[in-house]
Amino acid sequence: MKEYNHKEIEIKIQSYWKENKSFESDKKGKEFFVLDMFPYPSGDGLHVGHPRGYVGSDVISQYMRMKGFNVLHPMGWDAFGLPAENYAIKTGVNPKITTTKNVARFKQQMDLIGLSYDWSKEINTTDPEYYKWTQWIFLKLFNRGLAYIKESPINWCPSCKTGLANEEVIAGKCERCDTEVTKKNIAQWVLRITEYSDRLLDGLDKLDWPEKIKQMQRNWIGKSVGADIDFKANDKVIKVYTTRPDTIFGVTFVVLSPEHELVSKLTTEDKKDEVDKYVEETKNKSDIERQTKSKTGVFIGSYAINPANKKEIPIYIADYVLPHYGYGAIMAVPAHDERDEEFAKEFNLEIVSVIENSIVINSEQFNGKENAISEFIKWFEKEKFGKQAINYKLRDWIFSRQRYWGEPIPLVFCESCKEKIESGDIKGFSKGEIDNPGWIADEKLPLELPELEDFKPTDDGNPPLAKAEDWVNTTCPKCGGLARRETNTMPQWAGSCWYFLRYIDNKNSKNIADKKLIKKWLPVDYYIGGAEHAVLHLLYSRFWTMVLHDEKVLPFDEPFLKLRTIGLILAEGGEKMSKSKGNVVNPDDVIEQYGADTFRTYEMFMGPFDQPIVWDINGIVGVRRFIERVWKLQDKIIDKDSNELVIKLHQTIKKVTEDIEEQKFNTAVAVMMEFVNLAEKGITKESLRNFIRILFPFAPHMSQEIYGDDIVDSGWPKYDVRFIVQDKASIIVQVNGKVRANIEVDRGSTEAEVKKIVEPQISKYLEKEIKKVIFVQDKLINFVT
Ligand code: ANZ
Ligand code: ZN
Repeated sequence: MKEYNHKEIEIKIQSYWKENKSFESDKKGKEFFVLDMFPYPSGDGLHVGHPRGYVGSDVISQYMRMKGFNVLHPMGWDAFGLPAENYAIKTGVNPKITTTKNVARFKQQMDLIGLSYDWSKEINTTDPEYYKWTQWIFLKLFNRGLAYIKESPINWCPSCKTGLANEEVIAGKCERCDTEVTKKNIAQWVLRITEYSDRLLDGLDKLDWPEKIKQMQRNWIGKSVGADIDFKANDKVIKVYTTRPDTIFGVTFVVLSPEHELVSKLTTEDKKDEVDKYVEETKNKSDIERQTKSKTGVFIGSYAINPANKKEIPIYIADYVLPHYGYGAIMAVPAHDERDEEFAKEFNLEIVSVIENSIVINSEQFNGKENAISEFIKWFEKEKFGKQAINYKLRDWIFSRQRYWGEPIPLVFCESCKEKIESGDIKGFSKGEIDNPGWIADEKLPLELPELEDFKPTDDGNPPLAKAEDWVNTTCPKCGGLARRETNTMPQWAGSCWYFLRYIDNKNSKNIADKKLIKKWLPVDYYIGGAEHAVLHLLYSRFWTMVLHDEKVLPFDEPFLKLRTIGLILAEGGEKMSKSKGNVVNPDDVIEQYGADTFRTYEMFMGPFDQPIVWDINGIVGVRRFIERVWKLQDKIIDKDSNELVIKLHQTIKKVTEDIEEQKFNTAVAVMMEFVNLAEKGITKESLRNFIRILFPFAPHMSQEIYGDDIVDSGWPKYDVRFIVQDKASIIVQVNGKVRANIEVDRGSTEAEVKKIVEPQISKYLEKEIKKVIFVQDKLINFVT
């Protein structure tokens, strides 16, 4: 046999795949949609960390193809966004040109890895034929009343010079550039994602997703059940939301957020200056700052009545009370809420304990009760000063961005339509148009992004598109009068909210996708991507899917049935790989030297798929040696397999099958390595061919070269249960730490199973009462008497 020459083999096999369209999804069999999170095609290209997920999903895809499924495994480009735009600002090169160049580079890198994408389904979010449908969905949302314009203080990144959604602010900093986020008052388009809070919450239960990701979404939505309570203050009523109605007798003051509408009405003359000053100071503070810095505030001079005990309690304003949660006002219970306690100590306010060891105290008729929340609420309702209430942490999604390189929002502003609607003449206007008087949907799509010379964002929040006067000035699609286009663009998340849908019918110019194809391919069966998207992309796309379901575009309301997440690949030393740190390993170099099969197999072998792991060049060398040894098995052909080899082969097939099903790619590779150790002593041609078939998803080029071009269609090898003997484990049996026996049990036996076998055998050591059992599966059991 010739020496293993990866370059020759890989070029040959890759061109075979290309010529034969081997991975297009027009095969027979049940449909199976394997989706990767599509990348932003940055100028840096792929580093070795990116393909870990792509190789994992490729293993799944090839495995499913071999099992006879008709697999759709597409790839595309999430190509709107800041880096291309910032590059354009620096160099003057239009983002369109940069994007085209970067996409070509990414594609070339992916092909080198031997990823089995169906390139006939490629999409690009910046293609007008694509974003036409992003705009179309936006108008669906708008016309349904799920988009509204609102002037309010928003998260503002002074470095990116754009507003941000709450989901994009991580610990008070911009998700992109780590700059401290501030507040700015501007008019923004906001999507009513909160209308879907309960569905977004309930839908999680039926998804096969990592529990951690589901929990992050639950926490982000943050549903809580508590009570609304009215506190009278002069002739006004302060409404508060509390999750602890059972602490009402412990309320010793009330706090309003500085933005609260009653602040000016309840501030007494002598406190006015101090209050105004504090309100002014709060304006530029971020939510994080407000909640983490030490407590500040001002007494506003008025008092409220605690409705439970009719006591007069002072009213404060303080920035730790946020304007957009609950009612922007709280009943303060310093004995049982840390924030209130800190505040009370700072301002010398009364602290009254009303719960002790979970028993209600100092609370009149409720004294002595436990878990009494619902009884309290019943009493509030009877006395008419409160009622049960549900609250969510989820806020509506701020959707407009003051940047150039995004989808234009297809709305115009028309004065005469505004007057018409405001005079009550609303015939022919959609709900969105009525809710947002003057804003008219422009259904002529795509609304293309105009070419611009100057992309620079401005400090005042005026978007770059405002400079495209010819584009901005237009006619109203409703009345033909003069109108101006919206100049904000959509956020980068828009295009990725629905991309899975376009893959299945990417050239359809009449519909977003054909109904029959939707039924055939969707929802996505298997989704692989980064956990960092837990409350961004993964929440937004569920929301849009639900809206498209309500629009009867989609017959389902969850886009991704099964989700698995990927652990990061870190640079040597454990740091994140990044161009700026200069620690990036380029996959092209690795492939040039060791081959794509080695690269792929190493990425799967290096550690548990969902755990972060450090890139290790010695590991690559080891895997390359394994691949070469497999190649050389072709020189070890014998006429009859040993019994040992037959058993090992069936065990290996079983283990690799199960491991692929559970994304345990690393142990799948490990067991194949063990198999090769044995096979080097001699293997029949038939057994080698069976082994090569299970190696194919990992090392497809060499496998196809050894087996033949029909390997994908050869079926997934079956194992024979007669050859699968239960593995045994030998267990050390101790009593009070002294070894008393050594027994063989079935691997994976539980504590109870082992006890049952062991106890009769060592009964003479177990005369005293057993106080404790220490059990280490497959290793040890220790009885403490
Ligand atoms: C009295 C109380 C007593 C509270 C106690 C908590 C503990 P979660 O659970 O996170 O949903 N709260 C209400 N509105 C607020 C606002 N706009 N800004 C800051 N805090 C606000 O939070 C609900 C609790 O957060 C509410 O229950 C309220 O404090 C506070 F032992 O009321 B609680
Ligand atoms: Zn008009």
